[in-house]
Amino acid sequence: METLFHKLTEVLSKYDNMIVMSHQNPDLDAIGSSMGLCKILTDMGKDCYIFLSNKNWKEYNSSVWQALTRVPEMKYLYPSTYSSVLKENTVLIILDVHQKERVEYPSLVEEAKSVIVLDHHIKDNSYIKETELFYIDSTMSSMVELIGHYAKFYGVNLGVLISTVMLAGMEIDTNGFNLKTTEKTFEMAAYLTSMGADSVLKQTLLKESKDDYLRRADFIKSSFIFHKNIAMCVVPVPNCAKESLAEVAEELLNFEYVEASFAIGELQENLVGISARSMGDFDVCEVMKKLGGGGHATNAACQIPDKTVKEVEKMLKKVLGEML
Ligand SMILES: [Mn+2]
Repeated sequence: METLFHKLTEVLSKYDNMIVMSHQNPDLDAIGSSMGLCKILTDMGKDCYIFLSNKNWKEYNSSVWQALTRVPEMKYLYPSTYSSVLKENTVLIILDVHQKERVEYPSLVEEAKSVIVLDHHIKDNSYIKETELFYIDSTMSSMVELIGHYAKFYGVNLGVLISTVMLAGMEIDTNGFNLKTTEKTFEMAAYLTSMGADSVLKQTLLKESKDDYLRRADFIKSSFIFHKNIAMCVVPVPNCAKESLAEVAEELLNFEYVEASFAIGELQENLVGISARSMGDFDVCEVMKKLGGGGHATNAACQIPDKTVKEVEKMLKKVLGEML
């Protein structure tokens, strides 16, 4: 990590002006890491902005809206205001995503002369190619974990509010510190707590609406067990977000006897996605590879075009049947 931090600082030292942007429908990991990075860069004497596609914060989910409202001192840019800031010597730093079509505002990637990408997701073929620095570590729990270590490396005081948003972001990405956690994850959680991260405020940020909870509970209710310890759920609604499938798969792992879980849903017309999770003994990546996807042994996914969810369910069962 230290090598990366030296390299990052070296690249950043060439610029005075920077814009931080994450993915569409940002979550607390995206927003928390953006705020953390902006705080570090501002302390380094840089002019740093967070790019948001919606000027109306209410349009973001309630966690993000609350985080933005509680940390208003950051400098924010919007599609209508960025052109006065974006110059020849501006660097665009993309966090928590590495595909152009998934960032908050894709055309900014083309307009910026210089781009840095930092991410912790599994690398996809459609990654942003023209960058000055591209770093992905998919073993890392969250984007916050990396940015938090960068802050720690330079001894930057993140303050109570940003530390709280960051800790909440880690909690979201690790499903309550249960998934993808390593010693470094807990080290960072402890560090954020030492910076004053407030557990009551964190809990407030993480509250979800009863409707969202019930919607997910409905999906879980329709899930079933295949071959003793594999949980499967076919999400019955169209235009399902990849993140929602991941949430369902992660939640299914909480149930007794479940060793692996699969959530299937229609991502868009003619495209069905599967999100797969495992406790560790069962390699879900092998299963996803057989269906054209990939990932890690405990966390993998695939996308299948031109099939219905029912057909994909059958394909998945067939692959599993051959492997078990
Ligand atoms: Mn993340």
